[in-house]
Amino acid sequence: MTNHWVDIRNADVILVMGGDSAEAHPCGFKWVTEAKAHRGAKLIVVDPRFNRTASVADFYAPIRTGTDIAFLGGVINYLLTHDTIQHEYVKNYTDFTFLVREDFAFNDGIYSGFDTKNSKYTDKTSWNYELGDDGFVKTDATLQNPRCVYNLMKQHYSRYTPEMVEKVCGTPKDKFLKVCEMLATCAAPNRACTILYALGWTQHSIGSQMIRCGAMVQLLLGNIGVAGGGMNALRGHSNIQGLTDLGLMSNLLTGYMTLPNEGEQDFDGYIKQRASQPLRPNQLSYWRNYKAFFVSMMKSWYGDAASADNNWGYDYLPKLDKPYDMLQIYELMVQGKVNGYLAQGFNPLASAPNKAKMTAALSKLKWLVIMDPLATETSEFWKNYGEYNDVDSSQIQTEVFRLPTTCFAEERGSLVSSSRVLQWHWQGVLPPGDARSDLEIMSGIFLRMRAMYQKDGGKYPEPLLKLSWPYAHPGSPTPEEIAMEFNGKALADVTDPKDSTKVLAKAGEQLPGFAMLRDDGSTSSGCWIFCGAWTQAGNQMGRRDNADPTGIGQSLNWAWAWPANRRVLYNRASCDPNGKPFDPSRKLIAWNGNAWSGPDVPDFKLDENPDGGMGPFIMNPEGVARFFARDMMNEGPFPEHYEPFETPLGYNPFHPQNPLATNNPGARVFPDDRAAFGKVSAFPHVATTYRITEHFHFWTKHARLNAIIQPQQFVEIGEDLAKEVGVVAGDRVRVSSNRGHIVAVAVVTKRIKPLMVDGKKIQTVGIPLHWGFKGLARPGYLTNTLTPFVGDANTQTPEFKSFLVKVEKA
Ligand SMILES: Nc1nc2c(c(=O)[nH]1)N[C@H]1C(S)=C(S)[C@@H](COP(=O)(O)OP(=O)(O)OC[C@H]3O[C@@H](n4cnc5c(=O)[nH]c(N)nc54)[C@H](O)[C@@H]3O)O[C@H]1N2
Ligand SMILES: Nc1nc2c(c(=O)[nH]1)N[C@H]1C(S)=C(S)[C@@H](COP(=O)(O)OP(=O)(O)OC[C@H]3O[C@@H](n4cnc5c(=O)[nH]c(N)nc54)[C@H](O)[C@@H]3O)O[C@H]1N2
Ligand SMILES: [Mo]
Repeated sequence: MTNHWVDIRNADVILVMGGDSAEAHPCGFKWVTEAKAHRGAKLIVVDPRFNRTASVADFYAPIRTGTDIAFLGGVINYLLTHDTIQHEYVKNYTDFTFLVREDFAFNDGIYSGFDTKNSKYTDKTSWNYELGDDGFVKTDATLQNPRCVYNLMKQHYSRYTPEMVEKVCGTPKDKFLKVCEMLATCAAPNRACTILYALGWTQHSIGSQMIRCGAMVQLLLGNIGVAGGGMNALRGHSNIQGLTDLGLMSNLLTGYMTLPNEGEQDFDGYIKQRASQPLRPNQLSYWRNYKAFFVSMMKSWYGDAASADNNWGYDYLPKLDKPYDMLQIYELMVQGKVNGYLAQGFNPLASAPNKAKMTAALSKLKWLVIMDPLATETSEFWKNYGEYNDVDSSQIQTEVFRLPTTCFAEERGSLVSSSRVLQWHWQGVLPPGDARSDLEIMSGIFLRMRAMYQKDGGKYPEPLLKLSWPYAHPGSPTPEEIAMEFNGKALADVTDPKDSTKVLAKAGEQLPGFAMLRDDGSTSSGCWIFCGAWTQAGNQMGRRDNADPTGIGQSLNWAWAWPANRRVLYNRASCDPNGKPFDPSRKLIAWNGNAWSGPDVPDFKLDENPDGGMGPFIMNPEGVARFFARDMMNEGPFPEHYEPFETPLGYNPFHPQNPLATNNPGARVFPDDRAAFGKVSAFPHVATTYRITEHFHFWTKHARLNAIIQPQQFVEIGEDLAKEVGVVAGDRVRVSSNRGHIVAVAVVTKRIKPLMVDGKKIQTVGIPLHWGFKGLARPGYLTNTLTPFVGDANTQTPEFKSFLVKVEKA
C-alpha cells in the first residue's frame, strides 16, 4: 500500500476493483465502513461478480474478466477530455511536460522495437524520453509539443471511448460513465479517492499494466501521496509483504535491490546501472545511495569476508541467466533439469496452474522436501486418491521428505502487513510433537551443508563457507538476533559527512535509520528499508501506542513502518509546490519556512526549500511520477488492452486485424503451454477463481469448524447459464478446460449475469479455490486442474483470473 489501512477512513471515494476486500480482508474492510459511516464516502465496486464488497457498495458496475485496462483507459480518456484532472499536481509532479523520443511509435497494438518474425520486443531503446546534451530530459511547459507525454497519452487513450468500453468490457455505457463521474469529483484538491485492489488485477497476463493504469488514474486526480488516496495493494498471507521486502523472489535482493544478471560480472557497472543519476535538474534520485545499501547488506551477510578488495563479496552472488519465477522453475522440472525442490510453507500442487503439468514436474524430481505443519496435496502428490489424484505411484521415483514446522501462533517475531507496518508478535502456544521452527530447520540444513563443503570441498564453496553466522546458538538463531541484523549496526564509528569529528553512531551500536548507511564497509544492514526497526532504543516493532494526536490516522508510535516509520508514501505530493497542504483538513506534512514536518514522517529531504523545485517522487531519477513508463515495463510504456490468452472473442476488439496484438506480446508463455490453451468453440464459458472468507487457501480445510462451514467444492453460475445448460441449484456439474476437469456442486445465483461483449453473450463461471484431497472437508478436485500455465510479462504471476471452461451437468 502507498497508504495504510487506517487511512482508508480519510477517503471520499473508494474504488474496489480487482479485489473483494469485504471477503478477503474482512478486518481491514472496517476502515471502508468507517469512511462510509463518518465521512459519507462513496464505495464503488467494479467486478465480474456482484460480490460481498458489492453488496455494501453505493455503486456496482459489472466487467468482463481481464478487460480492466479497457475500462481504466476509458476513465483516463474521460478525465482528459472533460479536463477533470488536478492541474497543479499533474503539471508539477508528473512527466506530463516531458518529451518522448522521435522514434517511439505505436501501430495497431504494437510498440516500436518489435521483431515481427519472432513475435517479441527485441529493442526497447525508443521507449524513452528525449534527452538534451546536458543529460536532462527535454520538456515543454506549454504542453503544445505533440511529442510530450500529455499529448501522446491523450492520443493513445482517445480510442478508449465509452462505446469501446462497453464493447470490450461488457459494462453498460451508462454504468461506466457513472463511475467516471464519481471518480472525477476527486480531481478537486479537497477530495480524495483511494483504490483498493489485489488479485483481480495481478493474476492476468497483463496484470502489472492494469495496476499501472489504476495508478495513472490516481495521478490524474492528484490522489497519490495524499491522505485518503493512494494505490493500495491489499496483500495476501500475513507476511507476504515481508517476503518481497526481504527479497525472497528469484530476481530480488533485500529492500528491492536486484540481483545482477549474467552480463553484469563487473561490480562498478552493476552499481552504476542501479544508482541512477537525476534526469532533471535539482532532483534527489534517492537510489543514488544504492551502493551504501548494497555494501551494508553484503557486510551483514558476509562480515569480514566482504571487503573493498573483493568488491564486498560481489562474486559470491549468483548472476541470473533468466528470471527463476515459479512458472520457469516448473517448466525446467518438466524438462528434467531440476534435481531437488524445497517447498517451505507452499502447496504448489494446489496453488500453481495446470495440475497435470505440476504432477509431471514434481514426478521428475529426485527429491522433494516439504516444510509444513500439515500434510498437503503437494507432499502426497505421488499417492493415488482416486478420481481426485489419479496417479500411478509405481511410476513416480521422487523421494519425499516431510519436515513438520511450527506455525505463526507457535512462534514469535515480526510480520509485515499490507500497510508496510512491521509488527512484533509473541508466541501463544508451544508447538506440538516434533515440530520445529522454520529458523531452526533452515539453520540445521545450512550447518550440515557447510560441514559437507568443509569436509569434501566442491565447486566454488566460498559463498557458503564465508557466510557470517554470528548467533549465540548457531543451530537456532533467535528472531531477536535476526531482527537486529536486518536493522543493522555501526561496524566502526559513523561520522557526519559534513563534520568528521561529529560521531553519529558509535561502533557496535544499532543504527537509527538508513540515512546512516555507508558504502565503505563501516555499517551493516541486512535490509536497508527495515533500518530503524530495532534501534539503540530497542524493538520499535513491539510498540503499542495507538495515540493519533491529529485525528488523521497517523499513529506513529504503533509498531514501525518502512521506510523510516513513514505511513503515507510520497507525502510531499500532498502539498502544493510552495509546501502548503492542498487540503489543510487532511494535512500530512507541510513546509514551515525552515523544515518539513507534520503528523507523518516527511517523504522528502527535511530541510529542502520548496524554491529548489525538487520533485516529490524522490526515488525516481525524474523526481516526478511517470505516465510514460519508459523501458521499465516489458510490454510497453502505456498500458494497452490485450485479451486473456484464453479469450472468448479470439481477437482484440482494439486491433481486430492484427493477430500479433490479440494477447500481451511480452507475456510469460512456453510452447507446450500454448498448445494446451483451449478455444472458445470447445470451451464457451469464461471462468475466474477466487477465495471465500470461510477458508484460508488450502489449510483451513484441515480445521473442523471451517470444514463444517464450507464443506465442499462449489462453483457459482448465473441463472441464465444454469438454464442454458439445464442445471438447478445443488446439481453436480462438470467443469472442464483444455487441461482437465473438476466436478462440484452448482450454486445458481443472481449475482453473476451474462454480459454482452461485441455483440456476443459472455457467461462467467466463478470457482472458489479452497478444496482438495487432504484435510477434513469433503475430498474433491483441485481448482487448479483447470487453469492455464501463462503469466504476466513483468511479474510472471499466473493468469488465474480469466480462462475458458465448459460447464455441463455431471
Ligand atoms: N478468508 C480468506 N482471506 C484471504 C485469503 C484466503 O484464502 N481466505 N487469501 C489471502 C491472499 S493470499 C490474497 S493474495 C488475498 C486476495 O484478495 P482478493 O484479490 O481480494 O481475492 P480474490 O478472491 O482472489 O478475488 C478478487 C476478486 O477479483 C474479481 N475478479 C476476477 N477477475 C477479475 C477481473 O478481471 N477484473 C476485476 N475487476 N475483478 C476480477 C473476483 O470476482 C473477486 O471478487 O486474500 C487474502 N485473504
Ligand atoms: N486458481 C487460483 N490459484 C491461486 C490463486 C487464485 O486466486 N486462483 N491465488 C494464488 C495466491 S495469491 C496464493 S498466495 C497462493 C497460495 O498458495 P500456497 O501458499 O501454496 O497455499 P497455502 O495453502 O496458503 O499454503 C501455505 C502452507 O504453509 C503452511 N504454513 C503455515 N504456517 C507455516 C509456517 O510457519 N511455516 C511453514 N513452513 N509453513 C507454514 C500451511 O500449512 C500451508 O500448507 O495460491 C495461488 N493460487
Ligand atoms: Mo496471495
